[in-house]
Amino acid sequence: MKTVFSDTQLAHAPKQEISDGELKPAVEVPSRAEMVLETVKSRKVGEIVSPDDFPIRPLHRVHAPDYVGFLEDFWDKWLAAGRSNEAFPFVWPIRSLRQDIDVNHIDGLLGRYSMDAGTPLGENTFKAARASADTALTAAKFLLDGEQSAFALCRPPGHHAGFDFFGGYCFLNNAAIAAQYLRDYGLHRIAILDVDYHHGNGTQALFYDRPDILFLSIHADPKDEYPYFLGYADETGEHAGTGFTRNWPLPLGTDWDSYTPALEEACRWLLVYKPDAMVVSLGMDCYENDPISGFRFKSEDFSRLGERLKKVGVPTLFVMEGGYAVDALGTNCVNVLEGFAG
Ligand code: OKP
Ligand code: ZN
Repeated sequence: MKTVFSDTQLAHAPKQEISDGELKPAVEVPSRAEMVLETVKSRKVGEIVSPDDFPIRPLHRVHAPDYVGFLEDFWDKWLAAGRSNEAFPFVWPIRSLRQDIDVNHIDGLLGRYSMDAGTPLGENTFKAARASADTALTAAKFLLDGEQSAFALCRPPGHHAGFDFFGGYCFLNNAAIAAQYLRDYGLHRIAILDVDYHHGNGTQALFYDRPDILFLSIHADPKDEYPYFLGYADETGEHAGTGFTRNWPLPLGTDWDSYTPALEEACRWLLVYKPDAMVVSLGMDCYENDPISGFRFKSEDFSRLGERLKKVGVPTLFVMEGGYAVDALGTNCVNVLEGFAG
């Protein structure tokens, strides 16, 4: 299986994040990608290639052009406002506030285009996020060229980012951009299976009214876990997309045995849907020692996950999402890929 990765993705290097009422060391750090890359090399997963530079268009197929423009221009405006540290939003146009104002102030824009205060924006964030999206697009192209699988070593991750907002360490929705690209270049039915520990709210919302992109997600119950406000079992799609979203929220403490029934159900949906390709939003944060998560996967369970996904029997694009136990991240990720490759 080919891996796509670019050093440019390392340029987004957040120092701190706001969580638990503190400024803490950031967990979505460049060493995550370096660790996975090293393990892909040492365990000989396959060739490692650099992404192509794609035009802006595939990004605009998923995200609002004004939002992409905001990300692109952000750092210059931030500097012009006299700031130099990485940025955090802190005010949002919530219920009862106006949604329809084009504000000037950078703090207003930060709130307008974000969902949380836990996602620092820095000098190189857009550059790295774009390289991450190009990585997913390049891997998607391998599928179009007839490969049975490909691994997009994406970082920063993408599945929390929506049409016009960033959050949850995500800026551009790599999996969604890849799925839309596969649709635009000839495939008719795409399934996205999101196995990150956190619900992929951005991806779900982007395709909520569409039958041509099935969204399935298994994750920690949002009543008890980020992102809190989406990812419940009664969210099943709307309009033409009714029935084409499925969520399996699971309790904190879920281990492989208690995860399996949800995974089997998701695989049955895949069997019925018969996608032309599957995009797996691959988080490794279900791991027992993940520092911010509450499931109990062992490293071997990631091999089982890969083996099970292989049995689905469709061309599969793996797009990396979360996973913050850096020491085990390479092992857990390559376990999935090797389990899949057999
Ligand atoms: C991104 B991905 C912990 C705060 C965690 C955001 C989590 C984002 C996860 N105290 N906040 O889905 O792995
Ligand atoms: Zn996650």
